[in-house]
Amino acid sequence: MSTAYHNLSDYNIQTVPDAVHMKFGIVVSEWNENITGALLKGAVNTLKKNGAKDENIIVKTVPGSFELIYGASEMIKNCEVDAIIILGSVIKGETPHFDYICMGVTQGIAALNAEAKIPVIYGLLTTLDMAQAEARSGGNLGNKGDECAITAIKMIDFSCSLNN
Ligand code: DLZ
Repeated sequence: MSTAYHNLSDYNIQTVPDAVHMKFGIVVSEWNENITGALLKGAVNTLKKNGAKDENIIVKTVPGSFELIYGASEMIKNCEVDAIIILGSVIKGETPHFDYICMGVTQGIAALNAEAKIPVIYGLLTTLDMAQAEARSGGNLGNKGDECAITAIKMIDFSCSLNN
C-alpha cells in the first residue's frame, strides 16, 4: 500500500534478482489512459533496468479494468511468459460501479493466482479521485508500475527457487 511513509518506487536494486532470462506479459487497461500509460512506462522501465530484454516483454491492451481478468487468463494460456502484470486504474464516480469493478477484478486476479502456474501481479489503482491516481503513477508517491515490475521479478525468482 502506498502511504506517506512508503514510496511505490522504492526498492534496493541489490536485492532484486537479475531478470535477463525472465519473460513477462503485461495486460494494460485503456480506461484512464493517462494513468495506465504512466504505470506501463514505469513497469517496462523497471523491468529493463533490472535486466529484462525488450523481446521478453509482451504488452497487450484491453478496454477496461474488468477485462484485465480475461486478458491475463488468455495470456497465461497463449503466451510463454513467467509472470503477468495487470495494470489498471479505477476512479470512484457517483455510483457504486467503482466497488463492483474493484471487487470483481480483485477477486478475479486472486482466483487466477490460486490456479495458475505463473504469478499474476496486481497493478490496479483504486482511487477516490484522479489526483490520488496521479500521485501513484509517477507522482509524489512513486509509480505502482515500478512496484509491480519488482514484484514480478521476485515472484519468478521465488518460483524458480522451488523448481530447481
Ligand atoms: C464502466 C467503467 C467505469 C464507470 N469506470 C472505469 C474506471 O474507472 N476504470 C476502468 O478501468 N474501467 C472502468 N469502466 C469500464 C469497465 O472496466 C469495463 O470495461 C466495462 O464495464 C465493460 O466490461
